[in-house]
Amino acid sequence: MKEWFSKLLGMPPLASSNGQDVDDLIIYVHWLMIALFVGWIIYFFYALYRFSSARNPKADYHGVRNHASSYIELAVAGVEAVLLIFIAVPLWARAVDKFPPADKSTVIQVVAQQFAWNARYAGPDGIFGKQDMKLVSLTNVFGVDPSDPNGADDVQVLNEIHVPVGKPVIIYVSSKDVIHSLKIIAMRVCQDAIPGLRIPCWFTPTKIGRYQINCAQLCGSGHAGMTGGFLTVESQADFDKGLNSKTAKKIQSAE
Ligand SMILES: [Cu+2]
Repeated sequence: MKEWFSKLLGMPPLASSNGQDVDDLIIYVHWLMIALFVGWIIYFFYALYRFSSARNPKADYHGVRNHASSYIELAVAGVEAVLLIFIAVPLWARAVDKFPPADKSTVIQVVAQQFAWNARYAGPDGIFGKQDMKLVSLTNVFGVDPSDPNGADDVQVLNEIHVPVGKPVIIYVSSKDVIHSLKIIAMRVCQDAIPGLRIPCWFTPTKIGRYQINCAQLCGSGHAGMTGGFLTVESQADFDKGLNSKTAKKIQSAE
């Protein structure tokens, strides 16, 4: 039933475990809206019939005498309260407060810019090299300190973010210039990228594939071009291979 309904709504493909909650909420809200829509339509036609001038040649100065409308309003408010308190708020709490442990996750830094996505990995050692705002430049958007040995194996990529399947991903989102927003629809995540802030968001990819990244804030004339960013979900082996080869290439070119 749920699957059939999400197909009817034209929900985009879902490829993360946390995203099912988001879809459920969207589906419940639509059920409520359908109920309200049908209810209002029925009431509309009832009112046309019941209060037509032919049936009521004389105005009634008293009006409604029962409390049915109050009870219906209370019931609708009750359903809305259930959706908010038991579904929406816990969902949001999990998204912003129940982060997976960093040592069991793929941790990535993302700096958005007009009009692309920079991403940075800690490399095989799992430790990010030091960063400093003062070092940020056109070619060093993360402000990486080249003197820190922990940063030697760090890997920086443009627009092509790879993550292993089945493992939580934590992305620290920031921006180099204006406000952007990292939106990966298949993962059901959306986080504003704000200059000067580094805001974490997380998801757990469940399906291998290549998913488009969108910018969800109108950020300038090339805004639409930010769809050039992609999240590739692959096996752990493929992910390790890709990361190691990028690290090796980086160290080679530095020597
Ligand atoms: Cu943007």
